[in-house]
Amino acid sequence: MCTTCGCSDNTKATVTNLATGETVAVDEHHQHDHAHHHTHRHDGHHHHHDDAQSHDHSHHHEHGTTINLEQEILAKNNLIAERNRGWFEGRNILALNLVSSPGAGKTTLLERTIHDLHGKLAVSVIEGDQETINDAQRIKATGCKVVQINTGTGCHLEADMLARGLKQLQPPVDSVVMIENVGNLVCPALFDLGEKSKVVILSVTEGEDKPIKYPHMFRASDVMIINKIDLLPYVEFNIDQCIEHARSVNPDIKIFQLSATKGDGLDNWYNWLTNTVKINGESVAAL
Ligand SMILES: Nc1nc2c(ncn2[C@@H]2O[C@H](COP(=O)(O)OP(=O)(O)OP(=O)(O)O)[C@@H](O)[C@H]2O)c(=O)[nH]1
Ligand SMILES: [Mg+2]
Repeated sequence: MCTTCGCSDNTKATVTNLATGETVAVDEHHQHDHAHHHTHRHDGHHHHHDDAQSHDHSHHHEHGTTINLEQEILAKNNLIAERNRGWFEGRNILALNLVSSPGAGKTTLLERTIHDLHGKLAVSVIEGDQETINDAQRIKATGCKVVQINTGTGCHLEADMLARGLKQLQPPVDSVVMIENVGNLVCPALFDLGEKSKVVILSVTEGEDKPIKYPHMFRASDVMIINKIDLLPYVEFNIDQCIEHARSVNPDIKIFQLSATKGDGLDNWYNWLTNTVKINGESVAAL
């Protein structure tokens, strides 16, 4: 996975606050300091063979160093993700991690959702892309708070990047933080950010077989949005089969069919969202 291609080296990741225009580096060493009480004294040289083998791991070593490094990276990520999760819970913030392949419509759905639920839900956004602040600028145009994370070579967001982004974003209590992950159906499935749920978006131009070809992502998600249903007359896409595939890897997944541009089906998504946000124990929908 990611350690093999080297994209988990997030030392080049940056965070840009669209409100101030300021860009800061995600300093890996700083962010990971607290996560190290259970492992070794950390000098950042994860690739060093002896170092990776020397400390106490619960798993077996016969799989080789690569697996050990992967598990170490994921374990560290999980610790920071849990801190993020606690941070969200303490502020009654619903955090959703939006994942999809590139271009499925994550930003479009966010723009529309922010616009349509304005006044009902306080939404702020963390954007993740390898390069550019384009998506953050699109979100900023809706009037909501947004921070862009650029991952450089990285193909997914990691929990420490989100922690750094949240410091810039400063979302209010009783609100929603939408995290738009890097467009990729593979790696983001492995990296918990501390979100309540992953929401996977699949557009009808991608083919109905994606849930079984990329099962980890669909298994890790609580919600699947089938987007661009306005294009159904023009593409070969069997919705029933897509749903069957999704349920075969994740029987409990919630499924919404919609068009983020034309607006069909958005109500069901909005109902789920407003019912999921609770303020003083009551869902926003009932307010
Ligand atoms: N026809 C149709 N086009 C859509 C719909 N939603 C998004 N698009 C188009 O799909 C393209 C990609 O949309 P984005 O919202 O930028 O997709 P994304 O998932 O944010 O893309 P990345 O951030 O690059 O991964 C744009 O041209 C959108 O206008 C939809 O419901 N129907
Ligand atoms: Mg986008």
